[in-house]
Amino acid sequence: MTETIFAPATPLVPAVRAAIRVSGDEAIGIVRKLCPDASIESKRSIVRTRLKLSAGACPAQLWISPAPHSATGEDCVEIHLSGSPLLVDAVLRELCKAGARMADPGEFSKRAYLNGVLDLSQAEAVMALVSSSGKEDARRFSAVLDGALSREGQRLVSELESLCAQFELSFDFDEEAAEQALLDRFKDMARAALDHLRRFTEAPRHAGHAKPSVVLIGPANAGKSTLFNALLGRERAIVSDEAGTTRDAVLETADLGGIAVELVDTAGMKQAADMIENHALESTHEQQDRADVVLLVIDSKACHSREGGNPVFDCLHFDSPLHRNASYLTNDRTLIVRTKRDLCANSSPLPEPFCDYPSLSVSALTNDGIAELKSRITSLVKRSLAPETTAVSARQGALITEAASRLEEAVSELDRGAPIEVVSDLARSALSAIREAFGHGASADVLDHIFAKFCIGK
Ligand SMILES: Nc1nc2c(ncn2[C@@H]2O[C@H](COP(=O)(O)OP(=O)(O)OP(=O)(O)O)[C@@H](O)[C@H]2O)c(=O)[nH]1
Ligand SMILES: [Mg+2]
Repeated sequence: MTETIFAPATPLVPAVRAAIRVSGDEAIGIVRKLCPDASIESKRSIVRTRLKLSAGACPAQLWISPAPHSATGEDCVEIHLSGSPLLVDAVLRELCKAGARMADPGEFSKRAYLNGVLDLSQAEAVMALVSSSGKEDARRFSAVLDGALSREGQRLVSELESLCAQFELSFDFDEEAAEQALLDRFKDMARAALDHLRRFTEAPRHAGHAKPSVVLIGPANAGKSTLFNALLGRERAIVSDEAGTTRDAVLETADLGGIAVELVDTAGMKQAADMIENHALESTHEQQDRADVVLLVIDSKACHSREGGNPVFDCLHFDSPLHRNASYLTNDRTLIVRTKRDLCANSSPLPEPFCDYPSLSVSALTNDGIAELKSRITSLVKRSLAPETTAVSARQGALITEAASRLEEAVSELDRGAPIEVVSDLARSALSAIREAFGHGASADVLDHIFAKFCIGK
């Protein structure tokens, strides 16, 4: 018999409504003790009742979902009542007296997993969804929760199972020609499975950091900080007409078209005159190396002057010492933003190769072009987002990578003429890593580790 657990399903703050979840073999019986006058049957229903609490009675609705068709796969009751934290606390105490206990973090989701209602990808998507910070993340994790990743995972498991089955067959073959045909078939299947595996780990460019990062770089005084503030919608970075105002990079979360991005303002690029300016340039280089989208900000007015030492043109040369590494300046993730359009209506052409880069001119002072800039950044950011079939957690990603390595080894051992048993063992290791990634046969320790990260009530 499973213990009956309960937890608030809504935050403990004053609100119109609150909900408490109760789950376990005795869930319906225990809730019945709180409202002895109500007729509560063990069938899917919504019952209006009054809960008898030591402080008095309170109206409530009971949403009853018997096993197995409930969120946890067990008998479940959701108690909906007025959203007073004191009232919720009083009901939790009564539930405790009636024989249930407070749920551990993630215990509802763990039970849902153990009862086959959710698989591990979906359970991990629940957690990712709760902590997601943008609409785009929320859309992706909802799709995972809806089974998009699980279905792909299941296809992969079947692919690898039939791959391994090829070997079991080959052990029974005497004829060399038939065995060779099987091995060739194995190689084709392994390559297809590898392509499939790589799609799961196709890391979004921003794999190292939670949000895609949009970094503003460019010569000192170009108007980066002013533009940063305009994109953010508030005065966060210091602005002045003195070149070299920004020293440390300034990082803030901005919402661009429903996507939460990390917006980064950097120190202007100029020949460093002292140690502090050297550090500032180093920090700019670090930020641009990890950028998903680079906004190369240049002053429209300064574009006209092509005299030697013009920092704008220095920044527009790949081999300029101002760029430690120009490889981040590819035209699929760099947008050239000419600022101060209000001061300079006509912009002169940019030198090679930047004349072919996407560009637009804006004025952060009058807000001209800012809306278009936001939508151009959003399109660039979308290209760096993970598809729905990308691994949902670091745990799952590591196991998929492990499976891909084992399978690659299997193919190269096969090419080297290794004994068939060696190749078979490697294919089996790939299969077991993939099964674990998608939650088949995960050990109790692994499950405890995963679900302990959830909040109480999930
Ligand atoms: N007229 C006009 N002035 C602007 C515009 N954008 C920035 N400025 C002015 O340009 C000067 C430099 O702006 P900042 O935003 O501090 O430039 P920055 O690129 O961050 O400079 P550093 O931090 O020194 O690299 C300030 O005096 C701003 O008011 C604009 O669109 N129009
Ligand atoms: Mg600045």
